[in-house]
Amino acid sequence: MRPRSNIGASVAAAVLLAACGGGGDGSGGDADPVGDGHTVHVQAFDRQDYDADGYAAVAGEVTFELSQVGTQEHTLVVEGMEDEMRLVVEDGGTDSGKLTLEPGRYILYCDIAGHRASGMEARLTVG
Ligand SMILES: [Cu+2]
Repeated sequence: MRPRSNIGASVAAAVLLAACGGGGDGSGGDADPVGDGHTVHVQAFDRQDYDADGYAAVAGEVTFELSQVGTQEHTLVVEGMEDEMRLVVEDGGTDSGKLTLEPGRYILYCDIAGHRASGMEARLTVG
């Protein structure tokens, strides 16, 4: 019995696997894009970390969704594109925005003082 309709759970599992495998030296090249590839979901934790070390998307218009797990204010920006999108969450909220990205590797981070150094930095691979 293999429920083929359970695609959502499979994608979630793939995301978790990708997140767990993020400690290497850029060896995640075969990771499937998160979700449908057009939306990058990021969770921000009070321990000053995101839910994954690496995310993936497909080139083109990418929607970023930042959600807060906890109470600390956090942001999400793409290095070099800080002026184009800056998501901010506080009080358990969410924020979203869009960027048009070409294939390549990007860095996501939280621009609140000290947070990036504490670990709020992640890779984004756009293929
Ligand atoms: Cu932060």
